[in-house]
Amino acid sequence: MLLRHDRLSSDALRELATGKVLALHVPEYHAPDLCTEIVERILDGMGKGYRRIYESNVRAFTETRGDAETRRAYLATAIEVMAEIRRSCHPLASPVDRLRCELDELWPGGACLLRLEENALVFGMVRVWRGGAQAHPHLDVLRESAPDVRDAAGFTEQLGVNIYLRMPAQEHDSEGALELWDFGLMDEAVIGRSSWGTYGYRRETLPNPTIRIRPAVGDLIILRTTRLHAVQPTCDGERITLSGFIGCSGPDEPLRLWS
Ligand SMILES: O=C(O)CCC(=O)C(=O)O
Repeated sequence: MLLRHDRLSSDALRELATGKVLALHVPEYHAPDLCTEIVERILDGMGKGYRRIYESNVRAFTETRGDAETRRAYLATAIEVMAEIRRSCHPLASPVDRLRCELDELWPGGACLLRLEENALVFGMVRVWRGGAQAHPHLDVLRESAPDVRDAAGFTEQLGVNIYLRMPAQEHDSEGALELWDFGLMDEAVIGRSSWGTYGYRRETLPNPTIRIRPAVGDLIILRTTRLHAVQPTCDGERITLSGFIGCSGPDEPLRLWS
């Protein structure tokens, strides 16, 4: 159910895209000491940011739905948001740019940014979890949350990517842990149990997660977001990630990337 490899591979991506595994864990995808170096600069470049369950440098694309002005602003600044991350990592490559290259090289149909009316979406948003921030068990399915995005209708799987730049101290085992259940939208354990619109499910109605991972600094985790997943509270310190999504529409189609 959980693959652990020292690098990304075509086989691992195929197993994720076809639902054979729940997640892929690549320890130290980015050197931990370099994460410590770039994270301060990334935080400095974030400005005021946005507040959701976490703080971020840009809104999640799905938050722009139904508000033409917010969406226009998102699309107008997307390239600059990605350039700012690149600047923060300079003179080294940003881990999220490296990931984009590897996805393009390894997937038979290549990989490219998801575009809306010819405008690129952001891939690689900064998420800062602190002060008890957590994600209740939830699913992320663009087809459901943004039905106006034409490409999303063809997605047969959606993956979430997270590169962990900072993690709370290891003293508390569950602090900031990622949990995964092998349940999707149509599973009995999930149907009718949503307690906050389509966003979250109550943990106490679910069995123990199939997988619980406590990522370390520098790790990359790619998970199927069409299966239930959650993030345990970060109370002590900060949990900072570069995060995005991958839409899969079959091996010959390009992977589409956004955040
Ligand atoms: O930060 C993580 O480990 C997972 C975040 C999450 O819930 C997601 O990517 O959908």
